[in-house]
Amino acid sequence: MEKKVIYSAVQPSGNLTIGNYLGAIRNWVKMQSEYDCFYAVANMHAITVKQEPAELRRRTLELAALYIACGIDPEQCALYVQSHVPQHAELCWVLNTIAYVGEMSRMTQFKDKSQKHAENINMGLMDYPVLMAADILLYGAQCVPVGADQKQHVEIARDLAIRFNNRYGETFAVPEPLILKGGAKISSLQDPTKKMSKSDENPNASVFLADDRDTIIRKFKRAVTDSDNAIRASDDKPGITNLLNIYCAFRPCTLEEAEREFEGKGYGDFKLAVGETVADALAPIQEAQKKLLSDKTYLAEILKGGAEKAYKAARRTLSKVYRKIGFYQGE
Ligand code: ATP
Ligand code: LTN
Repeated sequence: MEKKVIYSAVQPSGNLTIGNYLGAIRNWVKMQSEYDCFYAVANMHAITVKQEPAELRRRTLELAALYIACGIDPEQCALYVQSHVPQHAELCWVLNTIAYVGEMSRMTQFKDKSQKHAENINMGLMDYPVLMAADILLYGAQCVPVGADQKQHVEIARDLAIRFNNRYGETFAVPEPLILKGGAKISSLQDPTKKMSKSDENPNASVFLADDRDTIIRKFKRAVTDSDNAIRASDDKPGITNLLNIYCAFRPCTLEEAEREFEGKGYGDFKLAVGETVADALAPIQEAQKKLLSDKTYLAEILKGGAEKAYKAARRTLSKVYRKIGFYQGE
């Protein structure tokens, strides 16, 4: 039986947080042996907000190294840079003609980013979900492992697949988001009602995968919590609940086990334990990433191989799409 196809990506738009790790990359690792996986560095998405070119180039390689350091096996998966496969932009153009301006302007992320970057509300920012749909549909992915904030975008990819199939005949697989419990929505340490984000301007709000041990412990020590002192997960304790989620995801253990472990203990002890647990879990990833980045030739080879694998699959789909829509492709 053919393996199911999985597609996901992260933008090289900043330093990755533990939210990106728990919500996305960690789950990718778990799926790689069972599925046919395509994992990309979404540099085309990243330029929808202003990027410093030299930094974008550096971060692209750092992110690829991080995927491998987190456990992605480039032999098993196609690990590649989005812009190395031109079919992403080509399919995006076709999908643009069946995507409506109204539905794109209603996307939560578009509204948030338009507010945050009011001086640069460019066409690409609005087109972001269509390019994401092109990513997913090019490979016939049935399943897209992402954090909860990306659910709306995967739903747009579904809608566009169905719309295209209805208009031109069965062409695309209809993808489903895969949002695993536990790490799907890690909150900011400074405002637990907001998601932790790599572009938050308050550096204490996010724990970065590249943070050193002391920084990690300090950030957890300063995390905003409530005034009572019970360590249990509940809706009226978003700060503690978030810390418990992080603790359980890295330890790993269940919420009940963690609540039992810290029964009768104070917030100080608990926050220190969370910080130490996270720092312990990140240390080997940091070490592995550093080692990988010291051999740029090896990384370039991996990315070239990944792009070749992806290109083959993408070319097949695009040719089918061009046939369906009536683009002349020669005799
Ligand atoms: P930015 O702040 O630049 O918009 P981001 O931190 O939201 O970036 P993305 O590149 O948009 O990161 O997301 C990469 C992946 O990480 C997506 O699957 C997304 O759902 C997931 N993700 C991002 N933030 C979180 C979070 N706080 N909790 C869980 N998953 C997250
Ligand atoms: N927009 C995504 C990154 C991304 C993606 C994708 C995720 C680009 N293309 C395709 C899943 C499938 C984000 O997480 N911000």
